[in-house]
Amino acid sequence: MSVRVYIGLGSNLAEPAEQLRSALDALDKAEGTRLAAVSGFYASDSLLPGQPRYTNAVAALDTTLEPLQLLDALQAIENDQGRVRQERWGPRTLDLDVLLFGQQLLDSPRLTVPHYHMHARPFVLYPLAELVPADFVLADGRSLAQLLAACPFSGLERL
Ligand code: PH2
Ligand code: MG
Ligand code: MG
Repeated sequence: MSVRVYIGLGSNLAEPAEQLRSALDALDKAEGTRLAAVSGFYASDSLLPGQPRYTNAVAALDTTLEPLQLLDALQAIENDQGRVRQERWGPRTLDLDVLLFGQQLLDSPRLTVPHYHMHARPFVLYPLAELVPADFVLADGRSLAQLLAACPFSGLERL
């Protein structure tokens, strides 16, 4: 049985849109995952000043993997695309975050779902809204409509 999951993609190094496109290809090809839908691409300033602008998108996947197996697959794709893990929140060629994993709530040292910062990030919420029904509710009970109402679109540029 497969589960619908949502992945946040981000890049602010080395042709970000290209990084996202090759990551989407890799996500579709990864064992036990199938790409179901992709949002548009959005540009925005980094949350940390002094870094290049980000390109972000959200992808819907159907997967038969367990959450930590999926995380392993995402980290393998990040590594394949040259991700270097230096300082926390440093610039990166590719960031793949598990946003939502079906209706599961997870809180383990490696993985927290829903993603702990997604509720306030326009570059996650607006692309996600392209992929789900208007009455979508997160596994923690928060409605996407409420989160969007509290999170201005300002600063986002749809590419
Ligand atoms: N990710 C970060 C830090 N800052 N800013 C934008 N615009 N987009 C991101 O994906 C992003 C960020 C750490 O994951
Ligand atoms: Mg991230
Ligand atoms: Mg990450």
